[in-house]
Amino acid sequence: MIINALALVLFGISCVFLLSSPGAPPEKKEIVSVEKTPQLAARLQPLCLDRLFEWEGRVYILAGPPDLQTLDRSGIPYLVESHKFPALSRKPVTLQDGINGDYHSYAELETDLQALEQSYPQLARLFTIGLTLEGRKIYALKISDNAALDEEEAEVLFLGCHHAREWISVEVPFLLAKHLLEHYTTDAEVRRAVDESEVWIVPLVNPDGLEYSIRYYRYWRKNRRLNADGSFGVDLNRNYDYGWGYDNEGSSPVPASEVFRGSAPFSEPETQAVRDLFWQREFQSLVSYHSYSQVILYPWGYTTALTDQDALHESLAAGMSTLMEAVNGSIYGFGASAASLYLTNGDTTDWAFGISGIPAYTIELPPVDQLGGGFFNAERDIQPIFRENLPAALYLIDWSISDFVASPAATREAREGGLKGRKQSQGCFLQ
Ligand code: 0X9
Ligand code: CA
Ligand code: CA
Ligand code: ZN
Repeated sequence: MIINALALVLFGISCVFLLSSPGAPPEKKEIVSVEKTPQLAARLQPLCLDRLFEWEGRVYILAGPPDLQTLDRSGIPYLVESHKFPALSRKPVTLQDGINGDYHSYAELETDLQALEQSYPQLARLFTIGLTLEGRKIYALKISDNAALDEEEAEVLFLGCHHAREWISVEVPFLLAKHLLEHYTTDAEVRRAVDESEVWIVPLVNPDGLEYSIRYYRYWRKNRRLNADGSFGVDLNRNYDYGWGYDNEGSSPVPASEVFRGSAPFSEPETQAVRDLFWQREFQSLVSYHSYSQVILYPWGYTTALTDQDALHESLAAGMSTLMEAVNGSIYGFGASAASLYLTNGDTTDWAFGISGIPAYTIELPPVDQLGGGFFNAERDIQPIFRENLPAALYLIDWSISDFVASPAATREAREGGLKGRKQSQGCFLQ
């Protein structure tokens, strides 16, 4: 069957999720294709249509009634191909039903974060750290004893979902927040962590992208920036300003690329939100969750050279990996990003380490490979994946507490002063 072959070729799966947008009266969307010639491409480009993919010399576009009118008016010949995409004709769905199963949509996460704050007013405070291009809020939940107060305690940052399709990366930091709050009174280790640190959790850095991935295209990765050439999306994990655009291998200057670095460092509201939170606080360590490949990575990403903190990074990663394996037997490899994975520039962890010197980890959650499910983790795997990541998170919090206590206030102030200096001086690469 043609559509299976198509989907297999393009995405390695046999089903493309394409669903009508809820809210306003359902607008019937069609998938249409236009022949890919230079002439037609030039006429299509200014129309800002939602291109899905290209296949066998045709460009496939997701088009609502106004888009079809635009095409008609422009005299661009197209074929309606919707019958090849059965998922498109499915009944419109709402955010609260089973469309993404046990995974969180933006609205579901918002509800759950607000509920946590309400249930644990002493221990949790919810902050809005930024607004996306489509007007959604980027939330940070602060967890600590006396959460309303800024106390002299170690701070740790956990980030999720820079990449829209990596759904599991929302669940792990969210469940970490929930676990810390629900076990505060009963678990001595959790209590100590919450009492002696300030844990900041941003489970969903890229809400616009996640919603797009849930409703329209499961494999969406970037945010939903409308780029100058009519394509959509900036790779948020290439938009930080340490080594931004260092070369064209670790990120791309081409807007349609999946690793487009954006028009400038920190051009995106999502990375600005993380940056501003980072500047306002004084983090001791950071984890940014991604998927998939089941590894723990640390800087550098932009070069295969090792940092001057490699021994520390490696020993903390080894500690985390050992604790993780003990839970379900899953082995998380670890290593410096570029040396063990591939080059990236402008990512969160290079930036965080580069400007402040703190240990900063990318944890690529399971599965190990595409055969194990790639970006699709079964719902029943959410809990086990969280369970095996919990001791690693607690270990890093614990290390941060010790490091905070051990480092003299003067050292910390110097570092904080350094951060503030960087905030003013902006450019900070390779100083
Ligand atoms: O490419 C990325 O952004 C991350 N992998 S993913 O499959 N989740 O997209 C890896 C980032 C690793 N960090 C560095 N290499 N610095
Ligand atoms: Ca506190
Ligand atoms: Ca503090
Ligand atoms: Zn990712």
